[in-house]
Amino acid sequence: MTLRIDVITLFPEMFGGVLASSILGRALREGRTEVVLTNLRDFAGDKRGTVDDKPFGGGPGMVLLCEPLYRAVEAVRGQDSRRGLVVLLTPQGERLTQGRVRDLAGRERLILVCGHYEGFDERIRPVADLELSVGDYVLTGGELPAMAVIDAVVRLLPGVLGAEDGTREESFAAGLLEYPQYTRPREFRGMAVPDVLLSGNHAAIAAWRADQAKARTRARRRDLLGEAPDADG
Ligand code: 4GY
Repeated sequence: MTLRIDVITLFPEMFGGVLASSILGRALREGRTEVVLTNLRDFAGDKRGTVDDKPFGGGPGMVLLCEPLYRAVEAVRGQDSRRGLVVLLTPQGERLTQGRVRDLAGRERLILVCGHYEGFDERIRPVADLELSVGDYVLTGGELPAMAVIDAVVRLLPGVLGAEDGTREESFAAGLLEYPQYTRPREFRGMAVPDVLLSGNHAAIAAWRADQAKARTRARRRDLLGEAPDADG
């Protein structure tokens, strides 16, 4: 069965270009997955389409209402017999990792919920099975994070990438950064391609790449090696 991804958002038009382009566009056209966009505005309780209100207790900004969102999740749920994992995109969520992406790619249905404005009513939290964050910074909405989740998940689905790229995923799965890559020309502005890559010695090339991946991970992301991060974080 192919993965169905539902997105509940106030800005479905933001997804158009991303879902139509490149690898994601092809995967969708080939039916390797299905993305269904639902406009939260359609579940407002009034004709004006109200989906937010001022926070109790005062303070700046607007807060997403519970009612429209619960109605939207329930309606979307009812469109398919698969229950689906409801995922709320928020900076307060679990940090998205490749391991979590693999988990999501193995499911039958995801329902991604995008907040917007300054925040959502706390009582929205229980509708979600999982809260995910794409990083420690604040965006204006969950749409870009939802697109990041869709992109990362869809590229892992069977048939979406060529066999070659499957191995690239394994490198990160092994907890290492990618080794450096080069293509033509052999020398560019004084920067030469390492000799070993032109040697035709496949064992030596594999050893060099493994070494580079390890060294680069140690230099840039010691945390991935299970060691203490350096002074920069
Ligand atoms: N970072 N990772 C993120 C985000 C915006 C107010 C709730 C993030 O996932 N989401 O910054 N989201 C906020 C805006 C409502 C979502």
